[in-house]
Amino acid sequence: MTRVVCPGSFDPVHKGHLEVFMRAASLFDEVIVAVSTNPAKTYRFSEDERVQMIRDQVSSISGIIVEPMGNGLLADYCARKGSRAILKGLRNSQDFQFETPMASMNRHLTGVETVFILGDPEYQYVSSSLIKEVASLGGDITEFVPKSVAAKFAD
Ligand code: COD
Repeated sequence: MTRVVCPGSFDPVHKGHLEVFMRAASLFDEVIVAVSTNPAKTYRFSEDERVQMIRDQVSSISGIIVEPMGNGLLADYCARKGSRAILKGLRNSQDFQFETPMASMNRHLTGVETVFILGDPEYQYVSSSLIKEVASLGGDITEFVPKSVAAKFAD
């Protein structure tokens, strides 16, 4: 079985992320969406909320599992899960520059490979941080996130 880990904080998950998960599910037997929480950071949504928001979107797709990543290194998490690959979506050259040292470090740590997939150009400018900023200033985010995620901003 080929298994891949899609890590991220997903605060919140958006359509760019979801599009990557769908394509991952067509390439690998099992996709583990690993929701990361860095204790040094603050999040708009709790870990449980971030996990649930993704589960709500992918529940009908077989082969996608969503769970918290827990503490520690991503490379060690992948080893525990028996995954030899991490999959990351790339929007632009800045993403590539940001991701390549992590990919090399992760490979150095445990041998886990990182596979990059180009995000859909439709969502190239979409990020969780911009979505939060637009929402906090009263803008409409319904184009970028599923309806149930947009509704969470009103809670
Ligand atoms: N289209 C396609 N892909 C996208 C889009 C989009 N519009 N937006 C984001 N993505 C991709 C990102 O490039 C990223 O690969 C993924 O989706 C998740 O996005 P975010 O914003 O939720 O992710 P981050 O940056 O908050 O998450 C970072 C990680 C949790 C992956 C990283 O910090 C990590 O690996 N942490 C684990 C700790 C660790 O092992 N550290 C050592 C690393 S060497």
